[in-house]
Amino acid sequence: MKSYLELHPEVEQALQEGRPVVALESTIISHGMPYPENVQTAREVEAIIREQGAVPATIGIMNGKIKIGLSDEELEAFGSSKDVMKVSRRDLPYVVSQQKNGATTVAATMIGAQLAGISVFVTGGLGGVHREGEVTMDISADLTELAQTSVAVVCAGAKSILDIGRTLEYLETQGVPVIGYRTDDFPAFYTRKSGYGVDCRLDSPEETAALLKAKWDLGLAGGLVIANPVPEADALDEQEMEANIERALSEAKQLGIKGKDVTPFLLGKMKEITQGRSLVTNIALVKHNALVGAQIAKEYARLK
Ligand code: PSU
Ligand code: MN
Repeated sequence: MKSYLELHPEVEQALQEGRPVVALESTIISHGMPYPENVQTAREVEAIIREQGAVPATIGIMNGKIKIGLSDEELEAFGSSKDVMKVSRRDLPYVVSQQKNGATTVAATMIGAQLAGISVFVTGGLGGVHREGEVTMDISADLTELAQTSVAVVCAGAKSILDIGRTLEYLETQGVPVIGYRTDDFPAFYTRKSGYGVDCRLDSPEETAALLKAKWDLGLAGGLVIANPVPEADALDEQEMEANIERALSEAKQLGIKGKDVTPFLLGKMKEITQGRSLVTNIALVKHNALVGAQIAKEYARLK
């Protein structure tokens, strides 16, 4: 198994010494944001994690190797290349055996993190049950991954391009704790509130780390969602975003966008419709997640 992984020396050493490491995904770089803001953001997010005394490990696949920790040049390559495949659980065997390049989704990044022994992972937004998912059966593999892979995912909730209610129901069925970090309301990515509650609210890195430890000590395999709302100053207007989302969804429908292309299409469309404001918010929330995630990783490393 180890021959499929390539750990960055800094990450490997930190893991050996039991120091905090925070995993980061690469689909957000390749398919979630445009170039060059994507690479710039990826670098800034890594810097925020370092400032907190943790080691960042961006995960992606290069020439079939699952890289745990990317160099500056590798980040640039992921961000600027047009032909990096979006890789979720089902795509991993193909990309690895064909020695291709692939950007990992939340699901695939969780797999890489668990293989490397990293417990905390920071991203922007989760995949989920899509609107009309009860008909299309479009349910992100991120959710089934959370059910089985023991990694905590710090995110700003899920976008209301998704059916947030059904996404939360699915997570409940799969036994995935949804923690509101300093919030009682599950955040909706661009906005601080979705109108749906969380399973529990925690207000500190210490309490959150204790919950992770309790879950895994009890032998309850699987992940957790740590939902951290976008900072007030960077949040977008709820009603305006709902209208924008309706528009993006109807365009996707008209164009017959399906499968793995749906989420990247909607993200791009939102940026277009908001004239770039959604991207500003996206960047702000990822950075805030990095700060919170690094603090939780530090506490968890101390407890372990
Ligand atoms: N949501 C975002 N930004 C993203 C994604 C989701 O706000 O970049 C990406 C993540 O990599 C997530 C993936 O794991 O989209 C989900 O894709 P799908 O819905 O096809 O499972
Ligand atoms: Mn899907």
